[in-house]
Amino acid sequence: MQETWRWFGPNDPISLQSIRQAGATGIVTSLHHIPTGEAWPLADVLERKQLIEDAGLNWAVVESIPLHNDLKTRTGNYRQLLENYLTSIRNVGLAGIKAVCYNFMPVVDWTRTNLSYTLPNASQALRFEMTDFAAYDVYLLERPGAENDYEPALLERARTRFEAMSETERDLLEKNIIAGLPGGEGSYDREGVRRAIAEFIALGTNGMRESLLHFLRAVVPVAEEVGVRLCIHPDDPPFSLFGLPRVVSTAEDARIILSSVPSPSNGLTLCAGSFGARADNDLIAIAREFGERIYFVHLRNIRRESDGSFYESDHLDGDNDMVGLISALLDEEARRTREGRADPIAMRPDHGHLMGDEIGKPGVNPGYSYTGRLKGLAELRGVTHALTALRRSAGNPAS
Ligand code: DNO
Repeated sequence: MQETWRWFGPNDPISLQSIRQAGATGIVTSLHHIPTGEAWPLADVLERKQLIEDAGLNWAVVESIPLHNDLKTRTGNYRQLLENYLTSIRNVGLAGIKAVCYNFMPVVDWTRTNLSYTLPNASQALRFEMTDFAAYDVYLLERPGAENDYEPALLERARTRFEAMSETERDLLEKNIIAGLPGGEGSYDREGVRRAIAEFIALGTNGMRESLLHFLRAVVPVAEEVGVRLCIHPDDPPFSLFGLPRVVSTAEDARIILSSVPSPSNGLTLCAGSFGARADNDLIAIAREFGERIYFVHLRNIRRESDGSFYESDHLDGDNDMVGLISALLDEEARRTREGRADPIAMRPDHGHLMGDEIGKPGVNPGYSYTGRLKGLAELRGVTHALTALRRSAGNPAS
């Protein structure tokens, strides 16, 4: 696997040099200065690529070229938005970058309710708490019909929680949920999010899936032409929020997406923390079934709770079998090697705890601290090395 690291561009407080010191060789980044929906000019892609290469790294994956909402709902000037997307893919391909991650989540990208959940050792993790989410949805956003989407006991807990919250806590909860997390493309105010939710609810699950397949049928042929592999990122979390349709949450969703447009350019990002937030998603089975089309993995662990809540645990210490998953990914790479292919899977340590002297430091992107990810990367690297050595000593270097 190629070790990569997400970098938010020249404004990221973490320098390319620090990333290199962490041992990663690949960069995962986006042109964050280009508004969602606009075409990426070739000159901008090349300039960013040069900057990365000057630091002794390579631009391994674009994460993401975000899709404008109108492209997901096929409304407004979506035809122009699609043309712009095709231009971006062509330019990324012309620049020699091989993988593009994107998502098809409705309204908001990844969602958490608490960005500083304090662990027993006083480091801080990201958390999604169902009670808080329901409190926001039902009592602050006042989404019509929201109360029908939650069990009565949960609703009761949410009401009690909401009543106990101060104005500042309510504001912070709202900001965490709708103002956009790092790398996420949606940022709304309360009225804006209400409108966007209504639009996507009207589209429904079938409409969403149709839109995604329509998008893929248009984009995949162009990606093939220029040697780019698209890797769809699963829904995070992988279940409905705000009553919205979700189409990238389960193995069955992935099966539909990959089989409907059967091309090597139509691939998957295996985000362990996203798929893994559902107990009925078997990560290892997903890695084995779709291995051939997995080009990018986000390695992250979580601890699940029975009501859908979870927090991000240490990379090797959660409900996901990280060692088993890495082993399945190494099997896939061995298969590629036997076929004469030289395309390792790009992995990045996804998120990390806020710890040490980064706690309280301004400008650290939630989930994207240096030390927390460094720790995660080192642990994952250790697992990979140990598994590889064991395979070698068993006399089977390529399996
Ligand atoms: C969160 C990220 C997501 C991801 C996008 C891909 O940490 O994994 O924001 O980049 O959903 O389009």
